[in-house]
Amino acid sequence: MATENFRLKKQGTQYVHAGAEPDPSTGAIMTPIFQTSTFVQDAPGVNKGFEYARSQNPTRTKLEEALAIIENGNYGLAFSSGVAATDAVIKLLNPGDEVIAAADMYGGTYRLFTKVFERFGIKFIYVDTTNTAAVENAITGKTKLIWVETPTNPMMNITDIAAMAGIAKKAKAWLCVDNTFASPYLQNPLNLGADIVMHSSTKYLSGHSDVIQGALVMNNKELRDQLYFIQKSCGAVPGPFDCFLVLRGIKTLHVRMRQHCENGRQVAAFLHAHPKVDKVFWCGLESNPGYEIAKKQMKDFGGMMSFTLKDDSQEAALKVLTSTRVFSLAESLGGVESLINHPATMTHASIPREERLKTGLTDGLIRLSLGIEDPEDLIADLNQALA
Ligand code: P1T
Repeated sequence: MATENFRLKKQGTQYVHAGAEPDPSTGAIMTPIFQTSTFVQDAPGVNKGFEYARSQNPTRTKLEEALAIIENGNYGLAFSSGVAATDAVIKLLNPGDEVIAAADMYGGTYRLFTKVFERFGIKFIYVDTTNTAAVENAITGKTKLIWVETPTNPMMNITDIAAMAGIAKKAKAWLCVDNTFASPYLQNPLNLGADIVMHSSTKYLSGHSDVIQGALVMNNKELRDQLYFIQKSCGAVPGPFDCFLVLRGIKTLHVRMRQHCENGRQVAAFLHAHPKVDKVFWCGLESNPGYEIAKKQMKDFGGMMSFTLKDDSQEAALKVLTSTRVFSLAESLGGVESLINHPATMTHASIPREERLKTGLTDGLIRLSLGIEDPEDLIADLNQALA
């Protein structure tokens, strides 16, 4: 009940206290790690709310409460990875159902859709979701889900969530928003009419590059029950220690996000002015086509960005990618440390070249996940790598 009251508070207070009541048996201020697979019952079916840890675990329950609070939803569900959370959403569907999704999204999501679920008779229609009319035109009587990532990975395209919610409602389809790049600090899709919010908790929610995990948050009880049934039946649940780590990460989300955003601002300005840089993809630049919508639906613009060099070749990009000293060359994002990545050969290698070129994901594109280091050091590092 104490957790419930924190819904009324501001974000920072919510993040520190969500899902964190003192343990009733000991007073421990931090949620204990219930490292157990089963729970002793008084008689068959007579228990303390926990039976078997695939179905429920107290550490996971606290995290799921916290996830609901920080996304301003009624229910949260935690999964063993971001793709496991996405997998659960697609398992709501039946053969013959259609999904509208953008081709510009995390390569692993594209791979799951095209290489796994198409085999089960689910049809994915890829459209530019920044174009509301194109989405409307792609709706058919079989459309059951609109899948949106905003900002997108890695092109930082912005989709109007409220407009998508309107289209989904009219079509009697669900709208699911992958909110990984924004984090709940910057954007709350349920407030804008989405039915489900998905997160790779691996990223900003945990914030320290030390856990793989995913999340879904929703308002509708029936939808929650269907997704809980899938979570329990398919079994892609996170372990209690990983739940503890994400709960801990959430406590500092607001503080970290402020620095990620400030670093985003400073690094984008630096890259924008650099003579060797051609395009900078960051939704906080007024030149970004999604800027106005980002301003409307996000609190700030975040610490993810991509850029191309005037020499947009893979060779030129590789020189930069292997010359940084503060930025580490690695997949993933959203941690306290800055990362540099080559989407074409790393995170988005599973998207066919001709498909990714259509979205602007060239062989020379470089993606940055700005950590929370001092911006002067990040800029100096990029400056020497570009030289
Ligand atoms: O890695 P996992 O926790 O399973 O999350 C998948 C995922 C889903 N959605 C978005 C927007 C993502 O960026 C990711 C994972 N992305 C990377 C690993 C990456 O470097 O882009």
